[in-house]
Amino acid sequence: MILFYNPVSSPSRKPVMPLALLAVGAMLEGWEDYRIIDGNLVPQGLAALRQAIVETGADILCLTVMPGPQLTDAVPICKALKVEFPRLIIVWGGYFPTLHGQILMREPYVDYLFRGHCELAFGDFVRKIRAGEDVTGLPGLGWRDTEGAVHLNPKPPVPDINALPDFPYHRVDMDVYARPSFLGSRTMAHHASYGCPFQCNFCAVVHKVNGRYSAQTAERAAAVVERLVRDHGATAVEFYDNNFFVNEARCAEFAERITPLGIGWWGFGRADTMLKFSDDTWTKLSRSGLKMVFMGAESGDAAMLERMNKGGKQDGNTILAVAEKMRRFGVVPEMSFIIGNPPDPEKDAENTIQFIRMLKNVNPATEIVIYIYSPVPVEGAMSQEAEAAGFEYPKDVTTWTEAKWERFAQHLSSDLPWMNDRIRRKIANFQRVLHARYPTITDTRLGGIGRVALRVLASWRYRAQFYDFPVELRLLNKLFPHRRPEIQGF
Ligand code: B12
Repeated sequence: MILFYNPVSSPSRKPVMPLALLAVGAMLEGWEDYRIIDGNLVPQGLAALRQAIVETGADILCLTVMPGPQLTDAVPICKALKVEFPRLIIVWGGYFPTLHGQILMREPYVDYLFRGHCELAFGDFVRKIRAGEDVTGLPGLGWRDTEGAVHLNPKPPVPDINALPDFPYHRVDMDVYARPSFLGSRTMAHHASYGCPFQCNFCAVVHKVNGRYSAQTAERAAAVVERLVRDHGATAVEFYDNNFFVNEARCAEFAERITPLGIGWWGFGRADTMLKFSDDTWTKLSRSGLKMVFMGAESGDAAMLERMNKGGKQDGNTILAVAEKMRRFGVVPEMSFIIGNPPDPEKDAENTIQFIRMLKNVNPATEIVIYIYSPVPVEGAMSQEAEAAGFEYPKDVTTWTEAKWERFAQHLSSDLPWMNDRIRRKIANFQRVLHARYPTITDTRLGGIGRVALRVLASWRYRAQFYDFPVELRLLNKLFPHRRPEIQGF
């Protein structure tokens, strides 16, 4: 028996379907029993796991872990369980082990880790463990030898996603994960591709897949959506793919196939790719219920985009043009920006604020998500500049769990060599005024009165570009709290 644990992520957000664990669990269907425990759904993860281990006699515990709150939850749980159940084999996978495997594998409460998209190797791992065979040659595996030396086997190639089984949704309570959103009353999640063909050097995904991409065919992706609608009552679907909109023909065919289902949907895309989509494709996407596309605009400054290796042909004009195009087709652009970048974060913040104002002029419906730059271990100008400014990653996992680094992982920290509180406050004040002047449509709980009050009170500030000390908006936000995608995760 194998237990899977999804650590607590953002406590302020409704739980998100643990797709990573479903992908890995799918490898065991029919020959090995397993159970998924979601820390977001139980009062206490440690107690729930302890009870499950005793009840089922499970001998392997697998966790999926992102840097940030999930890591902070996972570490003490694994420490405690290793002491109580020393023979329990603890395996970690996901973004933290993929990016920071070397330091993680030094921790005695982790027996193995997997890096990258490694469900195939994971299936072999369990088979070998059950047969008492050596596992140390498996791709993507992190392990320690008898001398305690850490080994990280090379990551496996990104698998052909069409050769993998569907997510075993019956393993989780789908009703718990169906959430009301602006897309529909029962919004569910899917992930119809792995990887991303681009190599933006601020993005953790590059480290994981190195520019590789594998997408479900339009037919297969549409069949999954149909199942979510038919079997689980979905009225909307969020696609968590790093980049859903890579191939225009596939997107157009997918849109045609799902149109009769009458759902609302959302996904991640790129401004330059989607600007090239024909009007015909945009019409199909819009008719199929595509409500919003999350796009990494990152910056309005061409030189900064170059330094980020944004690739393709994205510059400020591309972002403005796609926002204008999407306005015509009634699809909302949700543009994220990485702001406060080295070497001159103040100038960078000022330029991006001005650019966001231009964007709002072109398409006032554009949703804006602002992140503070937190380096990821991907080679390129951004990392080099961060290092040159004195930035260093924590040297051990315990440090990663400190409040400072938890904020860093969530792109909220100003405790970085090139940043300071004054710039962070400037960005935060601008955000407060902007979000009050243009309250997000993604917040279904914010009523008409709240929206009007926020908008009226913020208008003069936005017009005068006076963002300092927005005390009145802070007070109003207490009365009418609204969703913060940059904190609650897109
Ligand atoms: C859904 C999601 C969330 C959900 C949480 C999901 C959950 N587990 O509960 C929510 C919305 C809460 C969330 C929050 C955040 N997220 Co998030 N999230 C995603 C997203 C969009 C999809 C993840 C997913 O489901 N993928 C589908 C599965 C099938 O793929 P996978 O996770 O890669 O899993 C595969 C492998 O990694 C491996 N694997 C994974 N786990 C395991 C476990 C075992 C045992 C094994 C063997 C293998 C294995 O096998 C799987 C199949 O191939 C990714 C981007 C992406 N598309 O991957 C960002 C992403 C992971 N998030 C990211 C970030 C930054 C955040 C936030 C910090 C955002 C914020 N500012 O608040 C928070 C932090 C939350 C936290 N640490 O607690 C970054 C991570 C960056 C980094 N440095 O690691 C990503 C990559 C987005 C990005 N491009 O920047 N997130």
